[in-house]
Amino acid sequence: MKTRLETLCKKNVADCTYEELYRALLALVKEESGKRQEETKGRKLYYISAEFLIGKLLSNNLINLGMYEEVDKILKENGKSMAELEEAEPEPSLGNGGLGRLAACFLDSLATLNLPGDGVGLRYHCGLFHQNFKNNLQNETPDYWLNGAQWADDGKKTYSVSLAGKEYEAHLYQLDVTGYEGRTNKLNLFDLDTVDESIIEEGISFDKEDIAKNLTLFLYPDDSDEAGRKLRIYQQYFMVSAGAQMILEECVQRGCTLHDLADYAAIQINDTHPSMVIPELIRLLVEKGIAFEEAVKIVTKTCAYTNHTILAEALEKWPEEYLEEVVPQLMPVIRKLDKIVKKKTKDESVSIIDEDGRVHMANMDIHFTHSTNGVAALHTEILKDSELNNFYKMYPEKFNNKTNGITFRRWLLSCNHELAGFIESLIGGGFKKDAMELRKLAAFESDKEVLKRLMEIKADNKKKLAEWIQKKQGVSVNPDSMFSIQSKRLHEYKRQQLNLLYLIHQYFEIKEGHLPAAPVTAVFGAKAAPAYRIAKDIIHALLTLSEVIAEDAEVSKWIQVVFIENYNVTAAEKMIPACDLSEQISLASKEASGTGNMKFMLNGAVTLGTLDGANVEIRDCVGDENIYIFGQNSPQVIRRYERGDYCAREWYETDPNIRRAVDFIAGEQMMGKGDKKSLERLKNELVGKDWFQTFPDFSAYAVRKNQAVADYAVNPEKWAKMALKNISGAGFFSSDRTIEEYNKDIWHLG
Ligand code: 26V
Repeated sequence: MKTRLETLCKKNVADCTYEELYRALLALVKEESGKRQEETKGRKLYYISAEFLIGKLLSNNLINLGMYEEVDKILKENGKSMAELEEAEPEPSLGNGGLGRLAACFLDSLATLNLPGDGVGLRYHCGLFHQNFKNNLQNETPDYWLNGAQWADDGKKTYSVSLAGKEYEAHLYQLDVTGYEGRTNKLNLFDLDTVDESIIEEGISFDKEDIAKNLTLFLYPDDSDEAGRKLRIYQQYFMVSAGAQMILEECVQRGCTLHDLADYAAIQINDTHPSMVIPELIRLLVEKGIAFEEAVKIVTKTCAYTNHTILAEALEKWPEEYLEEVVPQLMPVIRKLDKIVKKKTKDESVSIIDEDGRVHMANMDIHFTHSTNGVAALHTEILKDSELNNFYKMYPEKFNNKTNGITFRRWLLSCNHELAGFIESLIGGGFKKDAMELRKLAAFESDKEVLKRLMEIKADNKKKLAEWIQKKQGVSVNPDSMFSIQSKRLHEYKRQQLNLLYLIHQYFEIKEGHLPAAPVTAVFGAKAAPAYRIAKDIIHALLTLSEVIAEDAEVSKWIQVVFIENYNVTAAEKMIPACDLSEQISLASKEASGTGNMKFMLNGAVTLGTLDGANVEIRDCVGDENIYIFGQNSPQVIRRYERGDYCAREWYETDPNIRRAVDFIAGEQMMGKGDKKSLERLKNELVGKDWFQTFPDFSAYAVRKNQAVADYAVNPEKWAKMALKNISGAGFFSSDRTIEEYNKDIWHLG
């Protein structure tokens, strides 16, 4: 391997720059992964998704191809390090959060399980924005991740896509997805050659109407205005039309007559963003001579839909006139599908086109695919019982649950070598392919040496994170404090504001002499959607609080607030192995699943959470004594919404702790450092609305969290045992298990 590397670099490894080594390894990995491509027989999956949050690929590919140890050794022998090499690789910026990362984990598991399954998506030039903080406010700038050597190669193919009556060429790019000791699949990403980064003005603003230049510029550009929303339709149709053409072409090449499309292809629609693939496929099949009714049947048999949220505002509904303008060729199909539904039932709530002329994408998905799944047991039950109950009554056989999972290759083997090696020394390496083998770790729950070593590894990882934060942000954190981490998209339902209120509460407690059991470092990582004002206000409040506390000698001994700039997969890989307390505090019923919760437990953190999403199943796997659960449960929350009698102001007026913390947000100290308008707006939002019911859970949260801090400080052995139980109970959350279930119940691949 060393010779191959040196031939590629044309010099000794020791004399290479990291950039040169990165390029050489990129070529080597591509050569190796190419050898593992296999001919597809039978049914092949196409996972269509607007997001694939794949993260950096070098280390992960090296691990999957069995080359990591050797490369690591060569680097070390030549005075180089893998960590610095990783810095040379830009992180692809192709996703927002959980939904996109899930798609990436699924691709890894498909290839690992030797299943034929490709991704289909878009190649956004600047991806999601790059986040930086200025005056304690979030600033967005373009993320030029495409500069430099790339994993994706030119697929040398284009497909013509008609948008608002004009033809655009969708250019295919492809990158290899390597399985762990498995096959190589493809991620197909479409792009438009005429896209022009020079149209970006200040920050991430650009002319939203210049489609030829802006189409694949950004992921989910601001949709707070009409032009932004239409651009999303342009992007979505560009993706699904090119994807549908590619799928049909591949299937025909493999011998498909199109009548038997479902024997060759399974198409998974990841949330509603790719929903237009349904009418597009029907349109294409009809164009190729298949009768409309038959085309509908074929597409229904081929496609399946995954729902990732119950939040009504996130379920896409496009005005008919937008679709008429952007994709006029689809409207006759969509209208015919709507007629079929209206003939079937009088129930307006399941219509595709409502009386206001809005097209409900999820409704179309449920009627015209053969499977609708939720992403955690509780989420699927809520879909069946309330949100989608009318659909469930029509098609009980279509509904199923597929609890999310994560790939242990990236979220353990790659991000936490030390822990992975230690686990292997205890129970062997079988867990890498059969995650349930982690259960064997439970045998060591009373082994003092094992528990001690586990905590040493955690301490090492905390030290590494502290060094990284110091280097990146110039902030010094105490690695001996307890690390509580909340990292995920910034959204009110995820309730970073509840954590904020707790930290303020602790500030007062310390001032009054009620000292915590241990010093705590509260770490946050989150991006807020550029047009989401309150989310940005929460970031501002946390950053301002961080300053207020840092300047207070009395309080800063006990609490430190650190907000990681530009949270992404790379940051997550450093934060998760270093976490003691995993904050999963969404309002019960609102977080469909969560996947960060799984990554944290796998790395030996203990969860502090509500009974929401997959937290419920985490509790089932680790037992009540190894998780800190608090707050209202989902039926209680749903009832409160139904009664409509939640009054935040009453809680504010009657609970002095809540009032004290909320008043502090817009009080003298915060105002002295922060933006008056933003802080006041946040306070008013909480007191006047608090739509995600932060206050009713506040005191339970504070009690449970203080209990966790005390357990951590007073009884380290108990804590270590909890950590071990979390790792040993994490096997169920492997995405290999999730993919096996999808395959058994929905896809039937190969
Ligand atoms: C999107 C939007 C956009 C408009 C404003 C409000 C809003 C709220 C939520 C969303 C989420 C869209 C779908 C999504 O990303 N769902 C996430 O999917 C993960 C993978 O299944 C799951 O773990 C997370 O719980 C779920 O939030």
